[in-house]
Amino acid sequence: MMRLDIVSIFPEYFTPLDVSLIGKARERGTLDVRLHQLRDWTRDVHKTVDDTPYGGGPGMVMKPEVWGEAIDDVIGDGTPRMIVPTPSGRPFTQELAQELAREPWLLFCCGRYEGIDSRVMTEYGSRLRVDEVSIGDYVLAGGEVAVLVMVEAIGRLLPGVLGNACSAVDDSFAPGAMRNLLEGPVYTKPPVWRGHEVPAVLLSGHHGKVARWRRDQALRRTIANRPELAAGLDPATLDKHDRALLGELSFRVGPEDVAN
Ligand code: 6GU
Repeated sequence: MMRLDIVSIFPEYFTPLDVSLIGKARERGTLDVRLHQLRDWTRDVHKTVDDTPYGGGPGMVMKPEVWGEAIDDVIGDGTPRMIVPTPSGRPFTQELAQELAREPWLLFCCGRYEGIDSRVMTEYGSRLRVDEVSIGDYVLAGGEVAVLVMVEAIGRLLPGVLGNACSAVDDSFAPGAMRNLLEGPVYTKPPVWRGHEVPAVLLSGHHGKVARWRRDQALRRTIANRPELAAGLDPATLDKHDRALLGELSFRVGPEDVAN
């Protein structure tokens, strides 16, 4: 059982957590999600959560006192791992999702506006493990959607959450060779749709040829869509067929150039 607390001024953002995989996990008791309205910890009539930034600049900053009261009440004597979504954070990766999926208790603190007064992270950083985390290089209006992304990525890794036990194996245990490669295209019936045929090799029943074809497709797609990932492929993981394909595409792999 994993406990997950989410503090936000928009707890309504999290209704997706009532459905699908995560909803089922909550019903079964694998996940204990607790949503909290930050404004419940304000003390003024206007339920103020933000103020102007010291030093000037655009936008508003979330006040530390209200966050302090909220976090103190939510954690009690406990020590959850605290995650603060922000575009300035460390990248959220599959590796971080796997690490967080092993924690018994996570606390997500969603900032809006220009962010939360930094002293909140300093204060709790001396009591809890605190990570500021970004889900990618673009700017969202607040941390709520980023937390939905993280909770789904973490939740599907929890024991018993995925229907098909193999589904998580593919990406999380990434059987050596397929690591750093994108998945290739997939097909199902019918064999011809609007004149488009399923690649004949997939209907051949020849497992060796299917595996080879899928690897070719994975390599091609990785080079096309994520050249920086492809460039980082370990040459020791490439067989002679892989090297022939990369040669045809004039693509070089190997250690990146060292800066300076
Ligand atoms: Cl975690 N928060 C916000 N507000 N924007 C983001 C983000 C997080 N990650 C990428 N953009």
